[in-house]
Amino acid sequence: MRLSLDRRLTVGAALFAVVAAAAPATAAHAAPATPSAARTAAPVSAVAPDLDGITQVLQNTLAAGAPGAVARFTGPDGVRTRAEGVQDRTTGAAMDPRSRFRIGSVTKTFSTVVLLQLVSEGKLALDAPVNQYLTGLLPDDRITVRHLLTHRSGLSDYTNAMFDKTVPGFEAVRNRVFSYQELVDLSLKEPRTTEPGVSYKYSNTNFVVVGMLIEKLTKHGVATEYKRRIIKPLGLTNTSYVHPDTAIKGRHAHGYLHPDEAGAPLVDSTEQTVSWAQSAGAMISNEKDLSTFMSALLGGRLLKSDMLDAMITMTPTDATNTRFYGLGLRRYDLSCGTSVYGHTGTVQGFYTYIFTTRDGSRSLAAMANTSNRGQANTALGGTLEPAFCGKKTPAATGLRSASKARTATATTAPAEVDLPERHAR
Ligand code: REX
Repeated sequence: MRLSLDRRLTVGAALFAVVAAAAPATAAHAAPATPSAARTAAPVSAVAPDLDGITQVLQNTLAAGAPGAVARFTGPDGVRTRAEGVQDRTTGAAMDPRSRFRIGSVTKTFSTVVLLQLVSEGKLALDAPVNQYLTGLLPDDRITVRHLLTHRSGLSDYTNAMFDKTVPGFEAVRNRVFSYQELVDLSLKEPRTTEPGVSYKYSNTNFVVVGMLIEKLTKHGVATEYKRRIIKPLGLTNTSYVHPDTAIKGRHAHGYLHPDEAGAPLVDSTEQTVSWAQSAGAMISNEKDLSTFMSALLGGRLLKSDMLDAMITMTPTDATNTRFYGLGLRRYDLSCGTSVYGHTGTVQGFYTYIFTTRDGSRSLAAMANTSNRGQANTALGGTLEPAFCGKKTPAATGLRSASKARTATATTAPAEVDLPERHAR
């Protein structure tokens, strides 16, 4: 599926991606009148990933405290993977780009796709009150379905209190099984953060309620709907929702949680129910599947165009005006003018990034097997720039020595093929 999509990337599609990258922040991607308005200097397809740059970022991520880190770029020239460090500190096994891991909040994008398909089927309306479908659940009839998907409901995030003390908080829920209602009740015990619709405030509670909507409207568990609507059609053989099972089956990376106390040993957090997150964060996947999923989504293969337009209609999440949230989807505007769409994830032991260009033709999946280590997460996010913006000139980076940059520029990316992707179960 990936290859055929790449082959379909015509000059026109590349131009569209350039134009789309220049669209205003608050509008869906209606192309501006002339491509000259585009912020991207070269057609998107012409920017080769800076693989040395990606390797450097992965090494920085290890230096910041991750046992291992891995990135997988796919684009018109195929797949490139880079891995550093270990995926298992006990056996010393090297990080493997094919390995499965916990994707945390990237699950929110899966949940959004299911819900928006249900909107297309006429089973609910984006601007209808949540209480219309889940009678009496929320304390305010003004909270709409769209408010959940945009993190504008004002429902507080119960995970802040739950994980105030990182390791004790984690150990207290590692094997617990919550009902959705119990999680919503935890949130409702806390004051709401905003009036409905007023401002963006990230909260896992929103996507717990999304899970409740999916189950109510389909009369199935979310696992069934993820499988039927996304996992099977896209052939995502490494992707699953196994709540409340605690194991990651098959070839997988171990996750290592940093305790709050400096110098305390890492905690192997691989096994847990993730019941505290469920439809907000409990899926398992690998880099290949995440890339296939995000490319298919942005490429228009999972949603009707009006729903995809709604999903990519973004508002800023911070003052930098480079980071945005739509419906269960983020957009980052990179230094070269390219905008990328996707999601991030944090679950104990794993940081994830999966982002793709507007046309789905290029994507970057990155994972580090650690968490509660902000500097490692920030370092890992640094993979986006070399992946989508390519090599920076020495003047632009100001970091590399001129001789190193010259060597790097002279070396074209090695013709690397992806490792064979066998499905260990
Ligand atoms: C929970 C605490 C983090 C993690 C969280 N995760 O809300 C959701 C998610 C599912 O993926 N969100 C991220 C723990 C931000 C996203 O959308 O990108 N932190 C850890 C603590 C802090 O325990 N005391 O770092 O593992």
